[in-house]
Amino acid sequence: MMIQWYPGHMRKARREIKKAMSDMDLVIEILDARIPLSSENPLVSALRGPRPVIKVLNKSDLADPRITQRWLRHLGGSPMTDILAVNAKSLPITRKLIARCRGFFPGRNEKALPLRAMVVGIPNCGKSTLINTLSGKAIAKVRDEPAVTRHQQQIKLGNGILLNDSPGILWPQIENERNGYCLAMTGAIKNTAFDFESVARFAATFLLTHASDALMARYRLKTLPVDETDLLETVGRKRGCLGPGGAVDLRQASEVLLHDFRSGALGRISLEKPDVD
Ligand SMILES: Nc1nc2c(ncn2[C@@H]2O[C@H](COP(=O)(O)OP(=O)(O)O)[C@@H](O)[C@H]2O)c(=O)[nH]1
Ligand SMILES: [Mg+2]
Repeated sequence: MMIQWYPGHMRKARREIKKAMSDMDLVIEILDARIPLSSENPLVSALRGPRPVIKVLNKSDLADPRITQRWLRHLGGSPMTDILAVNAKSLPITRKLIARCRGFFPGRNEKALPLRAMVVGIPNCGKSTLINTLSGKAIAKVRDEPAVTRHQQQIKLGNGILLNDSPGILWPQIENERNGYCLAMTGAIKNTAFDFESVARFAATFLLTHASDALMARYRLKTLPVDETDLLETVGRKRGCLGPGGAVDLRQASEVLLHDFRSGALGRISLEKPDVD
């Protein structure tokens, strides 16, 4: 099943980002540390043009720290690209980002000429959270749901930095089936825009292979379920997700599993690793 989600407001947001980009000095591109490949929007490099970019691996508190370190080494940096892993809710960590922004413009008089950065990324990756942490106020609307920010908003940090919050955008066609599943599993795609049970099956298969200890601990299992259906049924029975006649309601069981992954209740799990370091 191919997962696609490109509603009209994203098309509009893309046009607005393009328009506002002409006033920007640099781009802060937020990726999801659990899926650095799937969360990289191919439209961003065209939108940013020649401006420097800081690629931020956000939600690193939910990703496997060893794999995040491998990503940092793998992606590296170049004269126009910097890379940093953060947790958007932590002020000391996000402050490093501002220092990195300044690193691209040494000697600039920011009082006279503030640094202007556009924060871009896929839906729900933490753009508004990052801006709120840095500003110390709940200026930008945050919710654990994609497509909460519908319009651009400029936030003055008061130290010569201006940040533009932007609506999350995906792209018209997600070519690779696995990328679509990863985006849905991590919460970048609206839950009603895909078949929930299929994504939970994808999640179950991944977790059985790569996070079996976490599954055994979380659901107090004595033996590992044999396949994804067995895992969903086991989780459903353990959590009382029962339908008429006592059969497991797989939709409810799917919600439990995806919620436990997304919230970090299953531990720090990365879905993508670099091929080579
Ligand atoms: N664990 C964790 N959650 C985060 C982080 N950044 C954002 N979130 C959560 O992710 C959800 C989406 O955040 P939001 O800032 O609205 O994302 P946006 O759509 O990119 O603006 C919210 O529930 C945030 O609390 C992070 O670094 N770690
Ligand atoms: Mg937002």
